[in-house]
Amino acid sequence: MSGAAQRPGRVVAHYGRSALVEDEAGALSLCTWRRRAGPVYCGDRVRWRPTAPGQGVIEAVEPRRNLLSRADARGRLHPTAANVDRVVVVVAPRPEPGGLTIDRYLVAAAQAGAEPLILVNKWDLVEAAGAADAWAERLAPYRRAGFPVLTASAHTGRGVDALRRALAAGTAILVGQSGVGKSSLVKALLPDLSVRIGALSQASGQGRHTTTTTTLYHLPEGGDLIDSPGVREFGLGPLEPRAVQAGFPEIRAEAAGCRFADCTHTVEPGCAVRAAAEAGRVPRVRYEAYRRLLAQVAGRN
Ligand SMILES: Nc1nc2c(ncn2[C@@H]2O[C@H](COP(=O)(O)OP(=O)(O)OP(=O)(O)O)[C@@H](O)[C@H]2O)c(=O)[nH]1
Ligand SMILES: [Mg+2]
Ligand SMILES: [Zn+2]
Repeated sequence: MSGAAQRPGRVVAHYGRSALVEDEAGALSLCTWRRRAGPVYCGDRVRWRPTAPGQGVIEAVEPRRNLLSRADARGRLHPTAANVDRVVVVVAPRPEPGGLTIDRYLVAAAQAGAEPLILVNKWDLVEAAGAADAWAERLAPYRRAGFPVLTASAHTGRGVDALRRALAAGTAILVGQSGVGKSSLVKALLPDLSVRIGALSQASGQGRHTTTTTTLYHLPEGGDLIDSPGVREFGLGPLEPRAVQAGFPEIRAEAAGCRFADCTHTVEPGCAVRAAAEAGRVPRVRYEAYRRLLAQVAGRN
């Protein structure tokens, strides 16, 4: 196949030293990449050249719209996926989300310039525990701030149609703690998931396909969906206060009244955000989340 023409494709799965590239006809090839082209991430749009049937080499990565990354406990960044339009923050009653989990992901989505969506999965368990009111209360500040919130159950199918509609255009990624049900939601959305997984496994030569690999799926009614391996605790990298504020639209809305243009809304005199939090116009939980996140990422700058 030497002399085969360079062609466009998209990285749909990443295995460390190789990646599966899908061409415009939907065919999969297991590719390595030229040193000058790398690194390569799931969701990347690339130019590649076939080298043998089902194999190829990535020669260039197209400029990325964004790169969604997480930081580990030491603050090192680990990119997860590229070119995402929407970040679906999946939480569930089990495992119970940490106090700042949702807020952190919303900051990361804002950083990437992606549309956020909060999804509470395992709603069947919420209802069985009689916890619907408690969850509604917990979600109210996010709804009030304008974030879309959906409730779903991958097991009963509740909310799956609404999720499918929300994902019908562009590329979305499911993020969230391990065990919240991201892969189960993919299964609920994709009737022929096993066919796709079979094709991926065969093309990659990997016997099984677990969520140790970030993988892009095509939804039958439109939209692409990336399933990523969950992490125990999602971390933000070093961020300026302004970048943290980007995940708090209700705080940004009050900031126009602050005395100082670069107010961090913590200790400054004449801070309109602090006043709004005291008056209850900015929910106290969100203001506290903002201050705690600010303190956490400040230690990394
Ligand atoms: N009761 C209930 N259980 C669910 C639901 N969705 C998923 N589960 C269960 O939750 C467990 C974890 O589901 P997964 O889909 O593997 O979770 P995940 O988020 O993909 O986990 P990682 O791949 O480790 O990040 C499984 O035992 C699922 O059967 C749901 O809607 N209701
Ligand atoms: Mg999974
Ligand atoms: Zn302020």
